[in-house]
Amino acid sequence: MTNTEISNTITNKKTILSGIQPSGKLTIGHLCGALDSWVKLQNDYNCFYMIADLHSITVRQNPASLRSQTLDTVAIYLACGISPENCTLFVQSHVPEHSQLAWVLNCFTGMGECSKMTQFKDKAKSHSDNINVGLFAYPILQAADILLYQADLVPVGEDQKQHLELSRNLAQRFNHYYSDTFKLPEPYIPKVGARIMSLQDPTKKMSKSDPNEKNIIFIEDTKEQIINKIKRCVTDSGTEIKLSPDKPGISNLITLYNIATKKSFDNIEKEFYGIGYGDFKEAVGLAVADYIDPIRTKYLEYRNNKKMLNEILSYGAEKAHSIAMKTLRKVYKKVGFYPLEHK
Ligand code: AQP
Repeated sequence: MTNTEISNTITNKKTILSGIQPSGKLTIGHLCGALDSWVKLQNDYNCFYMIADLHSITVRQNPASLRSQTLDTVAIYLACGISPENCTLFVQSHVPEHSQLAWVLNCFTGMGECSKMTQFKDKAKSHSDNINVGLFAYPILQAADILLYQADLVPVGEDQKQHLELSRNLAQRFNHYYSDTFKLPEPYIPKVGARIMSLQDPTKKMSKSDPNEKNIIFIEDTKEQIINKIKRCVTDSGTEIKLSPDKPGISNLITLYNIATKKSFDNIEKEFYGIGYGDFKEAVGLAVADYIDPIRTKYLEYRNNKKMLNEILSYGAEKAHSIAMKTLRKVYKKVGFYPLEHK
């Protein structure tokens, strides 16, 4: 496919960019907190969905695991319904413009702007043995990701709002210093964005890099593993099946049941009125296992077809590069880099 052909496939729809780091196996949290809404968005928007491997090395990764998790993540995107024909699906490091633009933007960012980022402060605490410059500059790379594709909208949770604000500030600063170059991205707040909590400590988000696997429902877990993990999860004192901020364990189970069955919270509370935690856990375990199982089956099918995954990634990288190179070319010209003349 030539660049012109690729550009022609990209329509006038608004552009959205999002990504997940291949820093572990994806969880049910990624499914309901990101992938489900990505699948819906790909029909109405011009979506760029990346596997954010450059971001993932801000925390030390095992090279073989990172390579394998990158393919796992692609296979999960596909199993959830992300279509390489309807969006641009690519690995961030396959498109060098991300790092190239990030360098230019580094030179437009004040140290103070990065050091006040709450995510940096949190991560610096949880990875105190490796507070590297990449961790510090993470939001600048994120700005490069967004601005390269002239994204109109970026799906953000509460913890990412500050980063999007930095992207907007950098875009405005660059546009003002030179001339209009970048579109100013807006936050896109997904309608239902359930936050799934850890099974053993429901006050913490369920995270793929949590070393305790008992806390996590992975998309690649078998039915039996899911049922067992839910059976052993932490609940609260009391006996009622009711959503409540002071009952994080039971609230997390109700949320999981809601995601798996699509039943409303009211109906769930009615259905389990007077029923004990043990029986409720069993029902949630079965429902979640049934919900994940078909996705897991598709995932395994895609994951076993490495040739197809590689083809999809090479198509995605070409599509992403054809857009990214245009923005980077403009940026290089504006800052005054001398162009390489082709014979
Ligand atoms: N538990 C969750 N509940 C709801 N949404 C979740 N997301 C992740 N976990 C949950 C959503 O997934 C997208 C990005 O994921 P990411 O892996 O790039 O970063 P993260 O949010 O830092 O995810 P983890 O699992 O906690 O990663 P690690 O352990 O590597 O730091 C976001 O849309 C997020 O909301």
